[in-house]
Amino acid sequence: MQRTLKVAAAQVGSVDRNADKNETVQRMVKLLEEAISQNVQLVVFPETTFTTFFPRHLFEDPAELEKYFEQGDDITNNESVKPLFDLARSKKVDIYVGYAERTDDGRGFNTCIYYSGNAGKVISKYRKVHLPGTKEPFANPDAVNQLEKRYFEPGNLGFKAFRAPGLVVDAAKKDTASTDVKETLGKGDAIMGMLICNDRRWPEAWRMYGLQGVELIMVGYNTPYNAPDLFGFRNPMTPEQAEKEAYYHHKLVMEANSYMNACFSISAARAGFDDGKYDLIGGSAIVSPNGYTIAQAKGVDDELVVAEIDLEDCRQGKEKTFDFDRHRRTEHYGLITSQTGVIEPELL
Ligand code: CDT
Repeated sequence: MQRTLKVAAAQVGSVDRNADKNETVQRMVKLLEEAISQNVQLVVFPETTFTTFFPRHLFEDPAELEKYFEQGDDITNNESVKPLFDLARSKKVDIYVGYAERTDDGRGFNTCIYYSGNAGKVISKYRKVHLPGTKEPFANPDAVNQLEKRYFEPGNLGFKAFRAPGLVVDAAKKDTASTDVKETLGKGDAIMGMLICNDRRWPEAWRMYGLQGVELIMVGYNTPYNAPDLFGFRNPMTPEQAEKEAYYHHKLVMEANSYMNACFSISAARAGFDDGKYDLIGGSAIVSPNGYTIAQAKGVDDELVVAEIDLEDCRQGKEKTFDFDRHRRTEHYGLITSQTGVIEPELL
């Protein structure tokens, strides 16, 4: 049996600080149209796609900051971004898209939503849990900041896997009410999970989805590389070395965590040089449950990365090497949830 799905990462190149949001959305619409013309069923867009990656800047004027947020609990009818969701609904294509969320009660989150073109509505929302960077700008006036802890609260929705209606071709198999993985594996609509950027570096986040039988994890990201104040380094690196390392770590975490949770993953970059100088890696990719990158972006501009995947490929890992039910030993994992930071053993 096959459970095939045609999916894409829609990489979005540079978006400047003063970019017109309508124009950025038109670039996204163009990528979505290209995906539709190739019969893609699911398109993953990056983190905070509608604007520049604004947490690199310190905003003293709250009104200026607010321009980078989408207002309200459901953004799909907000004027500038509506064309994207209208197209997805009319062509019955699903999308993941990240944005800065200002809730109805004024809270800020780094959020992504899963909009089901088939259902014609948002069916899942995720708010970034692992916020990187600092609340206050770095002392070094030349540093590139990452003020996510200033502008956002840590996500409060947890890691909730979900099924996307109508995504998997073999819908006839959706004939079980069981939640036992042995009964449901390989049946029904795809089991999906969402993460945002820095979350992809944290195995706990992936495992939360792995434990819900996830078959496909989507990640949007903005990853700078020439940012020593952010990453730190023991030995100074050239920008070229820093770039290489940022790509390496991105690929490493996507491949390793996909393998260890026996799931596909799709990652989509906001890439390029915002304002001609703030670097962000590309590397948008689709990874198999065996940990192989099967499709990858070539550059740092707007680019669609497409692959046909078969969710049946998750079965081998889920039934053998990573059959959690048989092989996990939770009695030894207590520290993972009881302790946050490191406590070293005593010196002998
Ligand atoms: N946007 C985002 O989360 N970026 C971070 C930068 C590095 S934080 C050490 C990332 O994980 O790519």
